[in-house]
Amino acid sequence: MQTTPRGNRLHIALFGRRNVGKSSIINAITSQEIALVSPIPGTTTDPVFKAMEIPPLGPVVLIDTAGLDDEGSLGELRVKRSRQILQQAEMVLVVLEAGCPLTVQEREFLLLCKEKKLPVVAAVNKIDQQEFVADLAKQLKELAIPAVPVSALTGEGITALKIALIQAAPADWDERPLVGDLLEPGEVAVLVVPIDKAAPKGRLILPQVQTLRDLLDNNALAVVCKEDKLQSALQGRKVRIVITDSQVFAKVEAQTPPDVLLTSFSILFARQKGDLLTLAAGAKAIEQLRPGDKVLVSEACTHHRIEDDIGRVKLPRLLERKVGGKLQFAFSSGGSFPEELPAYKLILHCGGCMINRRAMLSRIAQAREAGVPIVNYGVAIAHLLGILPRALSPFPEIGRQLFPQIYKER
Ligand SMILES: Nc1nc2c(ncn2[C@@H]2O[C@H](COP(=O)(O)OP(=O)(O)OP(=O)(O)O)[C@@H](O)[C@H]2O)c(=O)[nH]1
Ligand code: SF4
Ligand SMILES: [Mg+2]
Repeated sequence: MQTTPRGNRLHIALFGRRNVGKSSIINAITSQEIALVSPIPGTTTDPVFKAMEIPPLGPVVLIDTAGLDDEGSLGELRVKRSRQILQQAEMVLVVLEAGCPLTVQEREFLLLCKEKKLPVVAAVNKIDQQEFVADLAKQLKELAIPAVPVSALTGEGITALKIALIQAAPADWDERPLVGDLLEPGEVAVLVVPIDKAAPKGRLILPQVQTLRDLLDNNALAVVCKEDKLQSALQGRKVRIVITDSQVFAKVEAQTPPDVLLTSFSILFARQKGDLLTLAAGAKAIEQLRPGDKVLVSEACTHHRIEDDIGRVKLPRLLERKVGGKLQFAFSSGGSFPEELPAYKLILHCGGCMINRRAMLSRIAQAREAGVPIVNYGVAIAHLLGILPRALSPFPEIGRQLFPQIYKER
């Protein structure tokens, strides 16, 4: 339960002729040398499954396949096996050579994908060497297949390719679990909800209601209490996870036994909405900030500005206190980031409640491309309160990567 099961990962299958660079593209998008690459056509002979986390795409299985144009009786067998992979794929990344229009075989294969209603993205490879010929561009346009010119060799276009994959991913890929996947049916979650002056009269706030609903949808049990009743909520029950408002995290942590998972509502939403690994790494980058550094506060929509707004006043104040001096804040709201993005040392992003996960992930991809750490408000607050390592306890894969020392001791 602590690692994403293969079934929950997006299965992306790579297809293309021999030697077009399928294995090289896998290495480029994962930034790892995991697939065997060679100039000899027919290097990959059997489908190879790699389960991995590709920020900001999240958990995926990449399936490398043998070339679609393999020849001879053995080759034909390989082609058959590659094609069978279509039954397991949720989306197809077809790799083409920029200088070659589609072959009859490639075109027929792409039509088959369309027939199966599989989303397809084309990586038009080797642009360091070949020009993206107009014929190929036209053919792909006619098939309504998004085409991204890339070079697996130089890395050019790889971020755009990831963004295209995010945009084309199947519709249900957006529906990430909030909390339900962290418990077995019948297990207990305790929700800690402080009822202070900031709490709205007569109701719970939306993130709390959504968390409750997700627990019910997954047949878990939910106990809701204020922070001073946590002891009795924990007594006499086997509790799997405690989920708390960040503001009372320290108090809640002190009362939660170490073998019980503990996190905050904001962390759960950061995972559902974005890419928790990148956002938590962004929070750690706060440690590198120095007085005078430029920080971009980015809000995804132009919402009504409230007094003492968290992104414009509270967080900047907390950050400056942490850094021990003034920072240069710039503010942007709406669709796009400012052009001079690489000039910033950190992007402080809103929770993105009005945009969907795809849009949030595309923004995270742009930040990564510019080499700027990105964190959202909720995760930044968790870090500034010193609770991030413990709040990642339900996600030990991420905790181990970012806080190896703390996680080794556990
Ligand atoms: N110039 C250039 N060469 C590339 C690029 N991508 C891959 N290559 C080269 O193309 C050759 C084939 O690359 P692979 O990644 O093994 O291709 P493949 O499609 O997996 O090939 P098979 O497994 O044989 O079907 C290697 O020599 C790579 O170095 C690129 O973007 N530019
Ligand atoms: S948190 Fe929601 S309302 Fe606020 S700026 Fe972001 S998207 Fe808009
Ligand atoms: Mg290969």
